[in-house]
Amino acid sequence: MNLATRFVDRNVDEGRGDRVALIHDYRETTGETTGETTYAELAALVNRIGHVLRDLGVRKGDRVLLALSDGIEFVASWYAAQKIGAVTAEVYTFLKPKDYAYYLGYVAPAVVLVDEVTAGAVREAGGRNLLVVGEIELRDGERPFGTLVAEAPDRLDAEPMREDDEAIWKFTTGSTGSPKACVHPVRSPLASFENYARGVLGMSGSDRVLSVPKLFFGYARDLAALFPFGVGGTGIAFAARSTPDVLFELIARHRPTVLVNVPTMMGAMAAHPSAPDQDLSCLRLCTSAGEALPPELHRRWDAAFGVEVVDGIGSSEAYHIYLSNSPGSPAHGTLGRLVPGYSARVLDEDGNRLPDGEIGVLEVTGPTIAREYRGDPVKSAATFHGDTVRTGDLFSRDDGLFRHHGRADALLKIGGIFVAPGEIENVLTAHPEVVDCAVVGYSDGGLTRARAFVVLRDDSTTDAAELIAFAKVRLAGHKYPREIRFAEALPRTANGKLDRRALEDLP
Ligand code: 3SK
Repeated sequence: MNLATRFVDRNVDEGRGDRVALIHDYRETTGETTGETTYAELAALVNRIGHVLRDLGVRKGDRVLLALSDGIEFVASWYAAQKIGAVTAEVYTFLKPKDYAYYLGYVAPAVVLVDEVTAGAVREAGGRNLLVVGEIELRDGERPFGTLVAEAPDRLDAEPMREDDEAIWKFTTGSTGSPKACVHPVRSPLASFENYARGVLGMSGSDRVLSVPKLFFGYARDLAALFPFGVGGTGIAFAARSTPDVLFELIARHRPTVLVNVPTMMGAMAAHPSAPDQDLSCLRLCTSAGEALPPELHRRWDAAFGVEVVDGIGSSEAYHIYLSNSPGSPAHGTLGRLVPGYSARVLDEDGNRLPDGEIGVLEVTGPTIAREYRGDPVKSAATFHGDTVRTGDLFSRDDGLFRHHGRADALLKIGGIFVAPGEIENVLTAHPEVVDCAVVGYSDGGLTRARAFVVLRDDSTTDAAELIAFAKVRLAGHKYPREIRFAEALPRTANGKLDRRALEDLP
């Protein structure tokens, strides 16, 4: 049940060693990567790195923290840590030293992998036991990844793992509090691969998967560097920040079949001046998750590219996606149906089940629910109950189809009535000159009102009064926004999710 054995070695053992596992940026340090790494090469690299980690004292159950840019080193090191029974955790590469200090203290890693992008900030944060990828000068106590890996043997016995052994820490996004690690056993990725990647997406060995979010985000890592490996397919990992230009170029060059996307980038790609000239016909589907896809944005994507969107929702708590549309049978405006293996209930405030059509908090049961938030027993007890998680997301269900109504903690109470910001956001986003929008509450002489932050098209001529009027005729009287503020862009977390806390700092 070792994840490296299942997702990497098995391809070699079953005769797929020559297939390309990963397409990636070229880096000279390992001396072995040419921009494409086959399963046989990846298996050998994983073994070498596994030896290096063991020689540095990493043992079963120890944490290995990856602060690495996307690329072959990230992917191979992740599997190497898994192969020796360590627990992997990943962090974004553009954090400030104070953020790395938080993660270092929380994770207490046996080894931290850094590269030229992260080394400076991790050092400043007091990081120790650094294994350094790339050509940078080492400081006392730091180890050179490239040299050690090149000298290490390329055979390694996998640590025997059971399905319930701890394997993965997935961090919550921290958009409403400090990030917490959702602790997952080996079983979570195995079940998610079977139920979602194979069961819903129909992933096969001919898939080539490119992800918009970076691999530190579990949504991306599993879809681009785990699930395709489960069927002998190919992942694509590149270090550059995802922008429409970068993505269009990568799509043209590598012709992926699956694009792992988030709504904000779908909007940016569809609005890009070169969108009409792009050929995205290689894509059999584009997944959307991370946050709700506004119907208008979905329409703009369809009009621009005609690539089927498979909209779903997942979480670090549930490991991956548990509700999703299915390729070939999209239900627009909904998040589709339960992924096989999961059940769910819509509950009222007292925990009673609500009938179809009513809005309440979704509780999900399945084989991939995290055990706990490490170090937070109070929040863990409120969130996890065995294989069940209280999601904090508001849903209604109709005939097995789930409609999302936002986060319970983002609900506004206006005139004594609960209002989901998403409903107002969807109306404003339908205005032809609105590119992005977020709604929050504010106090107007003690009364809560809706305020919208709006990003307009560059050529827009609209103003606040017109937008308020546009919303007023489409929404109930208490719901339409009384105030509009314009922004160049909305604040987002590194995962592409709206950062509601940071909205408060906008002028
Ligand atoms: O949206 C999320 O937060 C998420 C997290 C982990 C895995 C998958 C998803 C969509």
